[in-house]
Formats: sequence, structure tokens, C-alpha cells
Amino acid sequence: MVTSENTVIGKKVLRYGAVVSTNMLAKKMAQDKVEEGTVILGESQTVGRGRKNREWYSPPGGLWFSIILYPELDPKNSMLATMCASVAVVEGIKRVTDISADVKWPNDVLIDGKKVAGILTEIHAVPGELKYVVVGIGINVNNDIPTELRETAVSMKDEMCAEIHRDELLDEILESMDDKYALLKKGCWDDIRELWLASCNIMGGKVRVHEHDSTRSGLVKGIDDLGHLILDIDGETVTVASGDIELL
Ligand code: BT5
Repeated sequence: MVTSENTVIGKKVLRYGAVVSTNMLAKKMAQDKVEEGTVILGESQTVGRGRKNREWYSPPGGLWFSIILYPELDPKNSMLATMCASVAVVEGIKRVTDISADVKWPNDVLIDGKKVAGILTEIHAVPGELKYVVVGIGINVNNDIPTELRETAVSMKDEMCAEIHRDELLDEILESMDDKYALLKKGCWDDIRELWLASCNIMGGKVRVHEHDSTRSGLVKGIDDLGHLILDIDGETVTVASGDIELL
């Protein structure tokens, strides 16, 4: 439960009906310097977005929300916020349903190989200084999945064959995020990395990485402090900053 013990995250949750995108609202509010940890929740989104402006399907029944943060971080370390959120989503799902979900680099949460949640972290920075971070989290909870996404996406309701209590799930995720964010603020980045690695099922596995217009395959060795994927490609250690991976 979100209680007064939550130090930063979710002390204030602003709930809306249909919104354009909770990230868009959150970015405006962050510019106006609303309280850190404020959560913006929309019942649905008309222009929900993923990375690279990809469409994010967000009808009523899911959990679509954004968290506003002002961490004292170098902008290059902002992936830590995504890692905290991924682990918090995995923990929240586990606490509410006992399902063990996995994180998938860089920003997905999967159940049995299908995407149940995605995270879009957006930052505003001036050289060397992070002004704000908005962590947008989208979770398929009680919503249906459209036919074109059924191969790759799943909802918690379909997995459990029962409706999920969304507020309970939200509370658990926010409580877990509060703990992880405290680690981030204390500089305990190795702890965050270890939690992330413990929730990830790709360690040692073979993956194909799609970056911009190139593709390469390798064995996953871990992730570094910047949240970059470390791969072994034909005996050579390579780090990948961004992209999409496919498990082989
Ligand atoms: C993501 O992008 O996974 C980040 C999604 C973040 C959504 C949240 S909801 C609250 C906040 N407000 C926003 O506007 N966004 C955030 P990416 O890794 O680029 O994945 C996008 C791809 O996932 C799409 O191209 C589809 O293939 C697929 N997809 C779209 N909607 C989906 C859904 N509901 N469930 C699973 N997959 C989906």
C-alpha cells in the first residue's frame, strides 16, 4: 500500500479520464516544478507513445501513468530510472498475482515472453544537468489486447483469467519504486543493477540487437552503470546503448 511511509513516490496521485498522454501532461507539470514523485494517471490515452514515437495502445482497463522525478544525476545515467521502474513493475506484479514477470532490456516487462508492460523515460537536460525525468509506465492489466499485438503482448487479466485490482497493483508498484528510487538517490547503483539483473531472463542468452539500421547478435554478459547492454560478440566485449533485442 502507498502509505505515509512512501518518502517520495506517489504521495500525490493525480487521476484523469481520457488524456492525450500521461507523459505529455507530466512533462508540462515538471516544467512547472510540481512536487517530486507526483504521479499522473490516465484512464486511457488517445496518443500514448512508446520509444521513437511508436504508438502505445492504451484503452480503459490498463494502468497508464507517469512519475515526475528530479534526481541529481548526470543525464547519461538517466537509464537508472528506467531500471528502477522495471524492477518495481516486476515486484508489483509478483506481490499482487504471484506471477514472475521478467525485465527485458531496455524497457520491457514480459510474462512468458510476451510484453505486459513498457516504460518510456523522457528527460529534460541542459549540459551536465538533469532538469527532470518523467518515467512513463504502461501496463496491460484488465484491458484487451488488439489482434495485431496478440503474438507479442499479453494482459494480466488474460494471464490470470480474472480481473486484477488495479489500485492495489498501482500501490505496490509505487511502494517498490519508492524503495528503488531511494537507492538511486543514495548512489547505490550497483544494488539497482543487481536487482535488475535478478529480474532479467536474458543473462547468458543469445540475442539479436536491432540498432538504427544495423543488426548484430551476441551473448548477454550484463549491463553497465549507464544501463547499456554488455554483449560478447565473437569473443569481443561490446556495449550497446540503445536498441531493441530479440531473444534467439
Ligand atoms: C514502450 O515503447 O514499451 C514504452 C511504452 C510506454 C507507455 C507509457 S503509458 C504511460 C506513458 N504515457 C505514454 O504516452 N507512454 C507511457 P517501445 O519499446 O517503443 O514499444 C512500443 C511497441 O510496443 C509498439 O510499437 C507496439 O509494437 C507495442 N505495443 C503497443 N502498445 C502495446 C501494449 N499496450 N502492450 C504491449 N505492446 C504494445
